[in-house]
Amino acid sequence: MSYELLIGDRSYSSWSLRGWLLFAAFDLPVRVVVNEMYRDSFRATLDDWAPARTVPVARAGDGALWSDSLAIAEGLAERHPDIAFWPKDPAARALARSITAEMHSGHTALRSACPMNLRVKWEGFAPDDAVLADLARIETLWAAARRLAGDGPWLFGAYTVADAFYAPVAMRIAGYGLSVGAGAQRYVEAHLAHAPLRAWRAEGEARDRTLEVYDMGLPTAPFPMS
Ligand SMILES: N[C@@H](CCC(=O)N[C@@H](CS)C(=O)NCC(=O)O)C(=O)O
Repeated sequence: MSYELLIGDRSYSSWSLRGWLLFAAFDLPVRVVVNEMYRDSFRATLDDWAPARTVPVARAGDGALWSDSLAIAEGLAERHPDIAFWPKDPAARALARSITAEMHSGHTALRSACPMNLRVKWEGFAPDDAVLADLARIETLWAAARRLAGDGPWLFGAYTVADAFYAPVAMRIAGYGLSVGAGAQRYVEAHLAHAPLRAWRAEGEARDRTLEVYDMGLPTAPFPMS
């Protein structure tokens, strides 16, 4: 089966990163099409992928279309039962689905206060109480996953959909210098070392415009992914 994936600007579009990791981290080939955000052409391009309203959007060679990151995950898992998108163990799989769904629908304070930006590290960012509460909740979820994990650095040992969904959270922790415990920090570092994510960031560095809308007005340092 062939696939196409419509994404936004790699340096900034966290949902696009999730969608792309669902292919790249599982060695599933996909033809990527970039739809630059904040351009007049953005909506018109989405019209070609109707009924999509946002990026990412995935389309299979047989015409099936998924216009949401979680739908892409479920669609690919259904079509490729040979690929371990979710943990095999039922209890781990239930938790993986739960924490992925919670990422998809929640952690809104962190998401709105700290837009993903893979180009810079912001210095002196001061998280408010709502962001700290989201971080505490995320650490609770990650620790619960690790208690069910097999071998490997990811939430459930081997890389699963849950890791693709939390990759942009790890990038926010790294990029805003957010303080987390040792276990969570190790998990953030696993993402920083993850070859597909590094390739995504390098492509964004090479191709993307700087989007001023994501400027936090803080001093910057290099993004901590060398
Ligand atoms: N629930 C969607 C969210 C997708 C989303 O909000 N994408 C952003 C880019 S990161 C977007 O397309 N924004 C443009 C807009 O909302 O007009 C998903 O999981 O895919």
